[in-house]
Amino acid sequence: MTRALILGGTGDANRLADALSRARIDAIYSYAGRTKIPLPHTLPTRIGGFGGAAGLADFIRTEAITHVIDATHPFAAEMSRHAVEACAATVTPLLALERAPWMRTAEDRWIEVADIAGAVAALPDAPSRVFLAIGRQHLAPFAAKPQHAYTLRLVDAPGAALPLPNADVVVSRGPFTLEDDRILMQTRGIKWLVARNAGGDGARAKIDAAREFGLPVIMIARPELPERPRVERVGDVLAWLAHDARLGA
Ligand code: 3Y8
Ligand code: NAP
Repeated sequence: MTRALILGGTGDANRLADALSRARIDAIYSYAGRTKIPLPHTLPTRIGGFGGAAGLADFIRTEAITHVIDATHPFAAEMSRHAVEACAATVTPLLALERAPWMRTAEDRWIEVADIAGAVAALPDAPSRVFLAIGRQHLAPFAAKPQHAYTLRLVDAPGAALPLPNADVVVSRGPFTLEDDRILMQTRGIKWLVARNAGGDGARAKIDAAREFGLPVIMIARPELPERPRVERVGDVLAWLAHDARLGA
């Protein structure tokens, strides 16, 4: 009997949850608890960490999980690594639902960097106006360049004081439209964009707007992840679950 665990937190994970619910497949949706008001789901939902790979393995056993789908964000490397470890330890089939990275086109002005530190180093020294669209968890390193006027887009209003002296906050969950991102970048006189190569459609509007305005984009590459089977479409996850079910997994 199939009982799936979705490691969620992305638009694709939300669409997968709806598809499993419609297909009447027994599943649990898991959030990290990063945002104050996660989207409600038709599936039973759990919120918060498992307590490392061992905690996830225990959860798999006690909840009699038969399949794990890692539908987390490409930068949620820790969660993805724990999923590989816990599924190996419990001999549980694992599939990643992972969107393809954005590919640079001829018109893009990307400066590709390996990580947040590389992004800070790539910013100019002369004061400018920078759109930081990387969430709340990675702002502190940018305090090394306090001279810029930063526009931050966050899912929730920041609780504590921000680590940047000259920062404007836009609270918005997305997915975002090209029109909105054009207006945001124009009205704020943005000259630089910092983004993570999230892929997918929910976050790409700002990349397209930057290309139109001919702005430089500091693009942070995805972290290395352990090998695991991956698909890019919700339908492929359903086929994978159906296939195993036929084999009586
Ligand atoms: C986990 C689930 C939907 C889902 C919306 C997608 C796109 C809009 C674009 C920008 C970039 C950023 C950020 C972003 C986008 C979708 C999707 C996506 C980027 C929710 C969600 C969770 C989170 C966590 C949140 C992080 C932050 C990242 C803001 C839900 C709404 C920057 C990703 O403490 C924090 O504020 C944490 C914020 C983690 C990145 C980070 O590292 O700080 N996502 N975002 C909640 C949980 O697991 O507990 O709440 O339902 C999902 C979405 N965020 O269909 O409506 O398809 O995923 N999310 C990035 O790297 O680009 C914003 O501003 O242009
Ligand atoms: P991370 O660094 O890989 O994870 C850190 C720890 O958070 C994990 O070890 C785990 O704690 C817990 N965790 C992460 N995802 C979880 C989940 N779905 N369910 C339960 N616990 C989870 O992850 P992150 O970069 O902080 O991202 C956190 C979550 O936000 C992820 O689920 C990710 O999908 C989502 N997110 C979404 C976007 C987006 O654009 N949609 C962007 C970034 C992050 P334990 O070790 O205690 O188990």
